[in-house]
Amino acid sequence: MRQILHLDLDAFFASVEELLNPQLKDKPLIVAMGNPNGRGVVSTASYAARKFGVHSAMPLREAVRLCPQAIIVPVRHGVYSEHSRRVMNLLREISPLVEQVSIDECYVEIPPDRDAAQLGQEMQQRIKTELGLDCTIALATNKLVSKIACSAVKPRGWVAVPPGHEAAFLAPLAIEKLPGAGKVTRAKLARWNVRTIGDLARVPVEELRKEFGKNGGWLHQAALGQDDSPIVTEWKPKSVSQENTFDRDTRNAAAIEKNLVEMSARVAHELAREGYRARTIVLKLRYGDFTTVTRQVTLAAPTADAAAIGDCAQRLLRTHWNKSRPIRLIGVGAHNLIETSSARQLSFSEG
Ligand code: TTP
Ligand code: MG
Repeated sequence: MRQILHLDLDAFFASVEELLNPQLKDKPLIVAMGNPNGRGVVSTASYAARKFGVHSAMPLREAVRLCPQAIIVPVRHGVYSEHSRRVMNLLREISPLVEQVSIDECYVEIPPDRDAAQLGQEMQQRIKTELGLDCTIALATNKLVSKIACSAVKPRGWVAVPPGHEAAFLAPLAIEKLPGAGKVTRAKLARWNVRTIGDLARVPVEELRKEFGKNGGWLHQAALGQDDSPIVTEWKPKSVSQENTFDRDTRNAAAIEKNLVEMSARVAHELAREGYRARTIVLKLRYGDFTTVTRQVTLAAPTADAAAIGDCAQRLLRTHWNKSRPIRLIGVGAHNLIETSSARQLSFSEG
């Protein structure tokens, strides 16, 4: 029997802002990208702001309409990454098998001979007292159930789903809570009147297989709370990328290239920090009418150099941008990554 904890920090970006500026505490707070009059988007909102219906990914303009008294602060990724690192390091001190899955979320596998409930509660307490952040933690026998359980008891929640009670725990929850049952899947499931995860568990697996193929089997197992995916402690990025939506669609080549060079520098920085070089550089262009093109170039020698990445991106832009069309969004990505040590060996043998 496995013991898996899922931990997710509560209103993470907003909580860090409150921690650094206690005057914000308990006030409706929105952390946002962009400005309220342009194409600003809510990254997250404090629970005090969520009461008004504000949520992540909502246009900032709409959030301000729902909660005009909210305090709005800009996203500061560097600060959140640092706090995220502190949390993950603290967890690794308590138990080493940590799989981080996003900036504020991770799984921890606890060996069978240790008291997972006690360790989970210790984690929650120490994150609060030593780092000043609230989180929610769930304990279950697998990743899927612990993740769903965690989201069901937010914020500042703790829950342990006893072994053997997975299906019963999931049964009353809305089907939206099941990761992997996206909009398209849910629309198809309407045929069987599926509203809860329990409703899904009752649909005969053969019928699910007929509709969803292999995924049908997965859906059935998931609805019963069965999942044997392992904890992956060593994570390798498949790609590193940056993108930017302009406040206004633009044909200003100088401004676009400047932006591209800045983003290339950030991509290079991230590659260097993670210890990778990229073989392929990808340019993404989205025009004002939302048509999107991606163009790529594969390099003779892998690189993590800002100037080299910037040059590639600029060359791709000059070759592929139809200048009569204004650009809404531009992005640069580094793909086909190899670890720096092997990159060195490669250029060594090539040289
Ligand atoms: P979440 O864990 O999804 O959200 P949260 O921590 O703000 O709130 P809670 O977990 O209590 O529901 O995401 C973590 C952070 O990621 C969030 O604080 C801000 C960022 N984020 C975005 O920038 N855009 C998004 O659409 C989402 C969902 C999150
Ligand atoms: Mg969170």
